[in-house]
Amino acid sequence: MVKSNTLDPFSLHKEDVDTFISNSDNYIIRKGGDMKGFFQESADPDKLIYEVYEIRGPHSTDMGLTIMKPGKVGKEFHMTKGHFHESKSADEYYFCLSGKGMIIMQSEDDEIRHMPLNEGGGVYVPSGWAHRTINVGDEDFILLAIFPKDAGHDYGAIEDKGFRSIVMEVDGQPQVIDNPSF
Ligand code: PAN
Ligand code: ZN
Repeated sequence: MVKSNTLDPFSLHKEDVDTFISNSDNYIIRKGGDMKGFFQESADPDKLIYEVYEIRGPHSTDMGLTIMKPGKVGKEFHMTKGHFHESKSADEYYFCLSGKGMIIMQSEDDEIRHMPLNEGGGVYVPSGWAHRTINVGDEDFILLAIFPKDAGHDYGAIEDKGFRSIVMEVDGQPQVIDNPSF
């Protein structure tokens, strides 16, 4: 959808999430039942994992606000599906507005990187790297993502083979471990 050619200035701290939501053009909800095959164990189909609100920017970029519930499926922390962008040139900037989490990135050659993503922090996702965010805290994990309009989402490769690494609770702590199903 193409909007009017401006947006009013707005601030985006964790307290302003409702303003973002009220300006959003698109809403995505993912419950356990929408994520079959993504977690190691099957999730309760009615359990809310995350919601995404998108604002279509008037020019070259769109924005996504992800709100992920704390929790685990088995011992595996709540996470997004994860995707490559359809556009080979589309990179992305992620900022954490609230909570405690991680991002895992995987190149088309299956090179893997993981980094913490905590309140006040950000991460650059280069083009050609699949990305998944994970809530390892005990409160909502709230993320702002900014990406080119033509980015698109390609979930197929991740749905088929997943990421090399997953984030599980081990001895009461989040740990990045090899994905036994990769
Ligand atoms: C984000 C993601 C959002 C949900 O806005 O789309 O966090 O993750 P999945 O799309 O993997 O379910 C983004 O990366 N946009 O490009
Ligand atoms: Zn993306």
